[in-house]
Formats: sequence, structure tokens, C-alpha cells
Amino acid sequence: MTHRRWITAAAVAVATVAALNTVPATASRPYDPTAQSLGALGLRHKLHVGTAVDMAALNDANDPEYRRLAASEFSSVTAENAMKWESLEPTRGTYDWAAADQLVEFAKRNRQSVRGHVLVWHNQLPAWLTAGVADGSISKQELRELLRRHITTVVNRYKGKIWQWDVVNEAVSDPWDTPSTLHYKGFWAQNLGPDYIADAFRWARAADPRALLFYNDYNIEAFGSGNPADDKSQFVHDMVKGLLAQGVPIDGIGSQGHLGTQYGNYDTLQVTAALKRFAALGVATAFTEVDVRSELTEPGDSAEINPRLQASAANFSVLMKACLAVRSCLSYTVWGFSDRHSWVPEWFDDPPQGMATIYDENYQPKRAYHELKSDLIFAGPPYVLPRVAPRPRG
Ligand code: 9MR
Repeated sequence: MTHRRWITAAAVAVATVAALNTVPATASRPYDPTAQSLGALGLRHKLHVGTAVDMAALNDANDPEYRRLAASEFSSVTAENAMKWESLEPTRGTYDWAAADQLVEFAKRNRQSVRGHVLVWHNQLPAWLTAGVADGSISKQELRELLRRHITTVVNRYKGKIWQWDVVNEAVSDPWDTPSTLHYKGFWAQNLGPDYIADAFRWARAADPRALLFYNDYNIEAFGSGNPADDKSQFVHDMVKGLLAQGVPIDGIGSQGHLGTQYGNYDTLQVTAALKRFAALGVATAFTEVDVRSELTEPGDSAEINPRLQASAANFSVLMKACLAVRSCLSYTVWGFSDRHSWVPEWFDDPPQGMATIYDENYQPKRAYHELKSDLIFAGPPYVLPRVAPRPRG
């Protein structure tokens, strides 16, 4: 090889290594991607892999493994409950920031991004608020003002520290609700009408010009009939399109990703297509609350557990591969990382459900964890390229 050719070859090799963001192997330090965390492997693709954090578990001195994994395995965190209105303002006029502040500090110490969850939702509202509206002591006009003040106060407190805010959560009904035609549901729509959605995004933007502002919902992982009357993905798509046309500063659509192995499951290309349709609106996307639960009919029976572990892993992987395939998909967050701390068994008891996360109750990684890891390791150009984040809309 001539000197010149050799230099060219060396330059190409260096550029390739840089592009893949990998560490070259040496005899003394063989490169082993399986030893890397999900968070580190995700960053090869500029993808944040995150988890929801349960503050009680994080602070439990008898459960140090929770804190260790929350700190080391993920590049992003979400407060599972600590930033909800009932947690922040349990008594009217008195904010309790302790837990939310603690999570933001934890993230900073561990160089993690924070997804803020959640500014406007019909659940986990303070009792003083819902009771006041119910007994008429809080008027509609006052309610709107209380919402404006809440959003402004919370966003302002964490200004510059939150990467993505879930501004509005779960505003749309499901086909099993009454009426079955999809509509704006819940406390806020009932009391303020659907305009609260545009208002909320505008108020959030006014308080933080840099955070990415998301609409977040479940059962929008794939499109269905394409009719917004019964296809929730289409409804959300059309809603966001309408908001953008009105100049509302919405930057992203969060697809929660609460799946169950007992349901018909999606395939990767279906989910990829859904993300692309959202992305075509010009917004970012993210999986924000991924878990895959199973019915536990015969606990301990390996003939049942094996297919459930396998199906759960496949579902986690479908969402990850779809996310990797679409450059607008900025983050992939699991809703709790261990079966020891998961909302699922508390919520679904007839029949009991569980096994929804990527580590078992003893913090041993499950098949789902290994599949996510392989997805991150084996992905790369030309089809999987680094994420492209939008500039926050003014
Ligand atoms: O995981 C959360 C659980 O601890 C709470 O009790 C529950 C109360 O509504 O909310 C859970 O988180 C929800 C999230 O905030 C929004 N999407 C659905 C999640 C699971 O219910």
C-alpha cells in the first residue's frame, strides 16, 4: 500500500469508528457492547433510553439496587408520580417540591435528561381542586386561571432542566367509552371544553422557550381504520395537525406503549409506519411509558412463564426497532424497570397481571432487557441513523 493510500484508509477507519461512536478493541481491552448500559448503547443513535422513577423505591435504604440501576442503566428519567398535580400541590396554595426537586438533582448528578410528567391530566388531581369544582366553589373561569397558574409555576421552576414536558396527557377517549365515537374526555374537557389543550401548550411555552412540549397518550402505537371516529391514532394525528395549523407550540407526540401479551400484538413495520405518520406532521415522537404485562393464571408454571417472557420481550423489541428506524423518535422510556416496582399488579388483579418490566423482582435482567440491548447493538447505518430533534416551536 502506498503511503497516500494508507493515510486514506486510516482516515476512513477513524471516521467510521467516530461515526459509530464505538471504542476500538485492543488486546487488553476487547470491546464488549453487551457490557454497556442501555443508556450508553442508545446514545450511539442519539436515542435516550429512560425509566420512570418511583421516589419511594429510590429512597429506600434497604433497596440499594433500585437506585444503582436507575442511575447507571438509563440516560433519561421520568417522575412516575412526583410531578403530578396532587403530589406538587396537595394543599391549595402550598407547593411541596421536595420529591420532584430530588429527582431533578438525581438526574443532574447522573447526567440524565428529564422528561417532565405531567402538567395536565384528569387523574391524580388534588382533592381540593376536584371537590371545589364539584361543589361549585371553584367557577369555570377560576379553574382556567388555576390551570394557567399551575402550568406556569411548575414549568418555570424547572425551566432549563426539563428536556421534554408531557403537557397534556390522555385527552382522548377510547372505543370502549360511552359514547363510543372518539371524543375529548375527562375533567378538563368537561369543565373547560377542548380549548384547554391549546391553552396548556401556549402557557407551557411562555414559561420555558426551550423544552420540547409533548402530547402523550396510550393505544396509539399503530393506526387502525384511519377513521378518527374509532381510530385513536388517527384522532390524535388530526388533533395535532389542527393544533399546529393554529400555531400552537406542540413539538412532539408521546406514544406510551403500555402493551399486554394477551392482546393482538403489533409488528415492527406497523409501529414504524405510525411513528412516520406522526413525524410527517413535523413533530418529534417518543415511547414514553413502555411496559408489556401478562396475565398470570398459573404463577410459577414454566410452561406459562416461558411464552410470556418471550412475548413480552418481542413487544418491547418491536417498539424499540420502530423507534430506531424513525429519526424523529428521540427517546424510549420504560414505565418502571423492575417487576419489584411496577404499577401493573396493583392495577390489574382480576385476573392478576404482572411480569411487565425488563428486570425481574430480584433485579435480574429478563429476556426483554437482552432483546432491547441487542436491538441497540445491532442497529446502525444505513437504515438506523442518529435521531434529529426539532427546534422547540415558538
Ligand atoms: O404508574 C403510575 C401509578 O403509580 C399511579 O398510581 C397511577 C395513577 O393514575 O398512574 C400511573 O402512571 C400512569 C401515567 O402517569 C400516565 N399513563 C398511564 C400510567 C399507568 O397508569
